Amino acid sequence: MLTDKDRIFTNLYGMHERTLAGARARGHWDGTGDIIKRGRDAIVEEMKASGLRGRGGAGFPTGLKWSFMPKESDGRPSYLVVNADESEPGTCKDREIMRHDPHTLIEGCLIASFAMNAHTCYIYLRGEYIREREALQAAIDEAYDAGLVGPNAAGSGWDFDIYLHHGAGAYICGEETALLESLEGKKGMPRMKPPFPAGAGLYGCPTTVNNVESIAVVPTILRRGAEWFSGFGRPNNAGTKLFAISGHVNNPCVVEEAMSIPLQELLDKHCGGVRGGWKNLKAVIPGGSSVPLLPADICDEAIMDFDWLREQRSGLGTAAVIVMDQSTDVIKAIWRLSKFYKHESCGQCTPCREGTGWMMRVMDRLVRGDAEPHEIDMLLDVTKQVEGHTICALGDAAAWPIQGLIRHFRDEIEERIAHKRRGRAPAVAAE
Ligand code: L3W
Ligand code: SF4
Repeated sequence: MLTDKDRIFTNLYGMHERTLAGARARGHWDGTGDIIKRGRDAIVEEMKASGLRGRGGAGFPTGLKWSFMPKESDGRPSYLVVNADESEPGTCKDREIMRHDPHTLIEGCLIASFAMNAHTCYIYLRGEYIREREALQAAIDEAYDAGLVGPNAAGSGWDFDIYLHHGAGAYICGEETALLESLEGKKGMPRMKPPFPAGAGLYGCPTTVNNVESIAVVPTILRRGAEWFSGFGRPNNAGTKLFAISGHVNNPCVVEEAMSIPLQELLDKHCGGVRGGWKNLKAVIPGGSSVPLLPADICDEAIMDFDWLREQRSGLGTAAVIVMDQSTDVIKAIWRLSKFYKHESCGQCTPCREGTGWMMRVMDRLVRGDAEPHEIDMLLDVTKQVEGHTICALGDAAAWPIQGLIRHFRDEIEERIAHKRRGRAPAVAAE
């Protein structure tokens, strides 16, 4: 169980000053130049040893990703790009970092950029995040004025510039290569991978794209040590983690907890439990809208980490926990997500462009009870034709929630169709 002294984010609730003076009082920017003087290899090795896995959804090992960057320049500059395009439904954890603890992110950007031989970092910010832009820009300006970034940043001997780029509000720009396209001034459409950004990223140069939380935890890991960080969570699921909990709990919140915390403990300890008690739970989406939901009987045992949730054919994703009690129409909830993915598809590959529309239209009939029973399997078949057949993960993300619905709530879908066929009014009307 995590105590306050273990928490990396000491100002998550904005109780303290987010200014440079406030950040310094909480231990940020302490000996940053000395951390950098440990050298590039030492920093990357320490990050690998910490076991940190990317906090943006995929869980790719952060130190390993950094090690893909060229050690020597071949004439091209290297870049760090921070993905602050937080748009996954249910996800609002990076927002809290940028609003209340922006200096830990900026300090992390400097250290990570140095470790990857990058003199320049771009933070790509979600279009709707106006207050976060103001907070971040104010913190960047303070850091420049104090010599913490800019020439000889923090006395490290490393010249470092950081720029904030405000997106225009498209979900797809959170996909790392669409983000790079957008940053280059083009339409935010994903690129084929490989090449991965480490080989050819921003302007064709070596680039690492990391999530806000992944970068913001770096200074504390390097101050307290890899062993400290890897002491939390189960093996291969190390560290502390921000969870954003919404839906039918008594007190929705964002909280930093140890990885691998049981779901029930997470909700009871920080959210005042499920509305109406644990027995009133119907389902949980454990990691943002892209991962399949889990029914209550699996939630009883749920461990909140990458591997446990993957074994249940779901995922930790962004750790945005969406709680649904017995009053929830789960078919309608997933129908709403299918609308979202159809709307956000960039349209450049056929299985996603056409498939998201197909899936949404069948979901539309299911939610009204107007479908034929065989359409349930047909819908499942469409999800399988989209999954794994698209340029980026949005196709998978559109398919998986529907697969989860059919896997766990098929009875409810069949009952709705039967109910309608008995000549009753639709149990529910789609909007
Ligand atoms: C070099 C290799 N680099 C992988 C890098 C790759 C990327 C990272 C993970 O999608 C997921 C998605 C969403 N050489 C490499 C390599 N890399 N192999 O590692 O890559 P990947 O492809 O596993 O995932 P991704 O494309 O980054 C991210 C899911 O997260 N998700 C999304 C949430 C949305 C937000 C948000 O709004 N902020 O995070 C939630 O589940 O569906 O599956 O950097 O380049 N051989
Ligand atoms: Fe665009 Fe969808 Fe293809 Fe991704 S999967 S590139 S969002 S059409």
